[in-house]
Amino acid sequence: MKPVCHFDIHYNQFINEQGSLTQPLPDWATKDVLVAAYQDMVRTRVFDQKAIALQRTGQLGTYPSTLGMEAIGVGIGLALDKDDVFVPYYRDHATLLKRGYRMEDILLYWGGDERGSLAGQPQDFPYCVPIATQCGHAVGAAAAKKIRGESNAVLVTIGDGGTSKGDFLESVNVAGVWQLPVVFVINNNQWAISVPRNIQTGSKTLAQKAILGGVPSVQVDGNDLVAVYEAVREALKRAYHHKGATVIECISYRLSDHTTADDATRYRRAEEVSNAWEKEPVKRLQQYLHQQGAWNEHKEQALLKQAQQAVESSVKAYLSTPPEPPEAMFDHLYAQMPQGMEEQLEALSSKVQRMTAAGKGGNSHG
Ligand SMILES: Cc1ncc(C[n+]2csc(CCOP(=O)(O)OP(=O)(O)O)c2C)c(N)n1
Ligand SMILES: [Mg+2]
Repeated sequence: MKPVCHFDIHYNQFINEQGSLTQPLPDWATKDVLVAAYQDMVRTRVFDQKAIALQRTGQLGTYPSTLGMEAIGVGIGLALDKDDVFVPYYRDHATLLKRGYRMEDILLYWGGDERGSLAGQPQDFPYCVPIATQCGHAVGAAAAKKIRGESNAVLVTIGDGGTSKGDFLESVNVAGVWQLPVVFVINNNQWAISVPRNIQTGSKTLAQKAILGGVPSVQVDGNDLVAVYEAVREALKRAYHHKGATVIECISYRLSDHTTADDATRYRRAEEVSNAWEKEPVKRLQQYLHQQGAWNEHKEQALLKQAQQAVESSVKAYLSTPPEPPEAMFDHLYAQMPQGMEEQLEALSSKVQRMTAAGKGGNSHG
């Protein structure tokens, strides 16, 4: 017997956990760009903490934290072009903030108000909560782009657990055989709720799952903003130049519970989490910028203050947004409402009117 195929998976990192360079930075990674990215990462973290506090005090629904995964979200957000299509999953708050969402939009969404998912770039998709189904939507959108001869791309995100699902594997297959302009970014945060990465799949890397579709792939340090941005940029360029799909596996760690409905202390060791804190993305970029003389404690305090003020004013805007009327649940479902549904809408409207007259209507986000 002789081997008929060879595959290698390459790993990339620029800034290590001590904040030192492991190779020269790409040209785009100027101090200004990195300071701006750092500020976005800090803003995301401050927002995230507040969202958890709002849930704990009964003012927000279940919320999935992005703690420890800020470099992935911001890296993607910086690399994407306005005209690309972003197909997010539920942990992508950082990217959505870069796509034009306001913090109050994100709070509205997780507070159960669908208007929160109507923000951002008009062609982007809303948060996807069903695991991996977003991959099918992404290859559909990418196929449409290819048929129309458009030269921008689609980027879809997915968790490590999601890559075990047929939806992901089938989508990679189609993306490969049809040479679609789509980028799959895997947020490998080591856990799928309580299922650890090592019992999730027999694959040594998640990047190698791309091989099944003949799609090139790379693994990067997902705690290194530069490595994420560089990989996404290169993959998008390939897509723009009609060279097909790419899979990027970003190695990160979910420092938080899975969501606010979870208690991760019940299934993972404190030591594992404290080790992961040593590698987290915000601190390492801060250390690098400090070493370069591009950041200091004074700037840090000013940024934190500004971020907290922005978050507080978004909370005010969220909590004071009047709730939608119940009839709004019929909006955005059909371009033209089917007759049966019009009847349901009329029935609901008269019920709402009766309840309002009897003083029983109304609710609030708080
Ligand atoms: C189709 C489907 N099955 C199950 C679930 C329940 N569920 C929610 S999150 C999750 C784990 C996902 O883990 P991973 O893909 O690693 O993403 P992460 O949450 O770690 O970012 C599961 C099984 C779901 N939302 N959708
Ligand atoms: Mg995961």
